[in-house]
Amino acid sequence: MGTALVTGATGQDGSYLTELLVDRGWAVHTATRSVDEAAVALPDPVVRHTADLLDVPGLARLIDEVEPDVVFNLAGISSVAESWKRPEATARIVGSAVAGILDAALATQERIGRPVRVMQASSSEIFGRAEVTPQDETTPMRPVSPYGAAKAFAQDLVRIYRTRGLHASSVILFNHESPRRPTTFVTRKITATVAAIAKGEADTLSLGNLDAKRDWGWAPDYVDAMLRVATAETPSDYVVATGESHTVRDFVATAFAAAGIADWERYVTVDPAFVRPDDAPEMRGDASRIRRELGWAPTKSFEGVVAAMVEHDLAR
Ligand code: GDR
Repeated sequence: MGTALVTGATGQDGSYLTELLVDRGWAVHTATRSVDEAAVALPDPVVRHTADLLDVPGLARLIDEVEPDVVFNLAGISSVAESWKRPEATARIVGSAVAGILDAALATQERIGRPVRVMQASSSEIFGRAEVTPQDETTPMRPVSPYGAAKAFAQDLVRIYRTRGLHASSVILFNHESPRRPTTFVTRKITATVAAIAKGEADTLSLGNLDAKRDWGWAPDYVDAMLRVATAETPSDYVVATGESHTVRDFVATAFAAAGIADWERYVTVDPAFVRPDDAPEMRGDASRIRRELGWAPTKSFEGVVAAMVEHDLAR
């Protein structure tokens, strides 16, 4: 327990992490970009700050003022699709801003004479067209999207600052889902639309690449992994994944089945607007290391994740 500063606290992961930290008795400060974002419900004891990742001096001042034991960096553009539309902003927000955070953490650590740890949310997108499946911590980075390239750069920076004496770690997160996912991501788009179709409120589910294979886990499990990594004795980088992959098509079929619809194919169309310039064919993670060293394990199966999301959307 200690003081945490969470960037991106109003996103899916940020909100679950903030709740977990408060539950565990941490003092939590959040840094979100705008007043609007800061208005999203967060647990009561949280101290909210407004900070822009692109304002490096401002963020450095905040880290210096809060003197956190851990900075959890979850902020940024989290949509790979959007990163193709805003590549330069992605490079700055997802990539170089992390240099500012690491450098500020090190400066504060040196000033106060106790550790200021950094826990960076990295991504399986760093692997891109990986030559091996499943991917683990030794798999070379070969990103195929601006988002993946920016995350790869940030993860290298984390490693570099670790050698400078910072307790800095990256969790290499494979896809992780929940009812808090916005519908700009494929899983929630599918479950929200399937629920609408089941209620007679929609008749088409329009998607891009149905053949992409992803390793879909349960988001609350992944923030538990973040806390384990941040509080581990030794800083390192860890893959967080279920070890199972399924195609987007499988996700669609499973979601329709969970809503009691068997003849799903007639509802699904492919729209080239949702097909990306490039897309990793298969992401599947080997999380043996975090299981072995930090006792982490996923709690929900693929079917369990899909069912929880469809149930939520049917009940809305
Ligand atoms: P991803 O998640 O890019 O893997 O990044 P997303 O859900 O957007 O895409 C997963 C796969 O589905 C295919 N796809 C579609 N995707 C979207 N968004 N919309 C569609 O209509 C659609 N049709 C097919 C995509 O091409 C892709 O193959 C997520 C994010 O949470 C990142 O922040 C995180 O780092 C990675 O997961 C791990």
